[in-house]
Amino acid sequence: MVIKKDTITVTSPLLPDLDAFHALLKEVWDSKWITNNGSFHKRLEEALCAYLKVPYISLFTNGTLPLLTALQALRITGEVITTPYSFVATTHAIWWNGCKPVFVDIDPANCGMDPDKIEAAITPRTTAIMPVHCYGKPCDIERIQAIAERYGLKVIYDAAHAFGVEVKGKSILEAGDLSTLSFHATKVYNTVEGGAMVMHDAETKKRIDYLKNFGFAGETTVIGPGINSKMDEVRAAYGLLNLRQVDAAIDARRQVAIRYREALRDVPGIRCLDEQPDVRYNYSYFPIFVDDAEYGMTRDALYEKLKANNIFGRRYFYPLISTLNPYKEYSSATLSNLPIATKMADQVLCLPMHHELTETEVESIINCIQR
Ligand code: T4K
Repeated sequence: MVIKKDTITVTSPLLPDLDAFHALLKEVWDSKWITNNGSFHKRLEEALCAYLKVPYISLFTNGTLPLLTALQALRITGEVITTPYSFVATTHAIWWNGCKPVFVDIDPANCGMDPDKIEAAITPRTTAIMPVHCYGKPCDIERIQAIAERYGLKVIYDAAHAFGVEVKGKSILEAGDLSTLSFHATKVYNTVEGGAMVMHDAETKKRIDYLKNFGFAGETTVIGPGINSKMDEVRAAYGLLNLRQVDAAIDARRQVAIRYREALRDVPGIRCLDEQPDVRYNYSYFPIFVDDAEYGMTRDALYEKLKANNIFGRRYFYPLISTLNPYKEYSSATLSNLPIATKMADQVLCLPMHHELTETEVESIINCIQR
């Protein structure tokens, strides 16, 4: 895939300086240790713990495998309550663990799971809740935790979008039993492909580190049916460099978000998500919601119009996961169970949002929406 000149894409990867990367690659080459918990892997885990303000982290090869591994590690069985308004990986991870996803509706304020809808979805087979901090907007972690404790359920947060997000100065990644991150090229912070799991204690980290390395706990001991999802030294070195520039990238995104918000505030039929004062956001996505009657144009017509002007937004997350072939027959997948998620999926358009957008590009996007 080649991106044509003058095209404005929904995102653009944060890339480390090539000379600095070469210098680190030289170290990797000299060491002849290129994967399996090498020195860059260790350094990146330490650096990420410090940056993200979390006690323990385990690197993965993408953001899907920590979801799969989290469910395995907590021995989740039966039914898992989740959101249909996410990337397919969230629900696929539940299915790959032989569990049944049970969809609940979302809160229109943050596009995360609506805590008011969780209890009605709990059955004797429910063992876990898997919410998503969609677009990096924090879920209502306190209410979700209270419900989990009342019913003895585990909570695994898909925090793929929530790199660096904090509430009242505390990392959102500390919520629940485990949280997972994606470091995919399209994310605020990337290691090309990559991901991580955040946990509360050293014992759990040890177990997860075994599980991501086939279950090996030494040369001849296997503690369980693990998988291979280790991050290699090349991507860990790349990740160390990107960590140095991620704050600047988040700040550049923040400026774009401020401008979008200010320019679109008075456009009838266009809604943005509100921000809370005590949250440090990462501006990973900028979704707008198009009310066609008020705006005078459907979301899809606006999406096509932007495309005709070389502006490539994306309809994350349309269609809803619950409408996709593998899941559409579930009793929780009905439109009547998911009215808010359905409406938001039908109205959403994520505008281009990345650290390299120029003022001219941002103004051309705004002009196209304002008409
Ligand atoms: N949970 C959630 C909530 C997630 O959103 C995701 C992933 C996961 C779990 C799983 O994490 P990973 O296993 O992926 O680490 C993208 C990403 O592939 C995916 O990581 C992401 N969520 C999802 C929301 O979006 P696509 O199919 O939209 O990406 P693609 O290839 O169409 O790229 C979008 C645009 O980004 C391109 O038009 C241009 C730009 N781009 C992309 C790439 C890959 C670049 O400029 N350079 C690039 O190298 O899925």
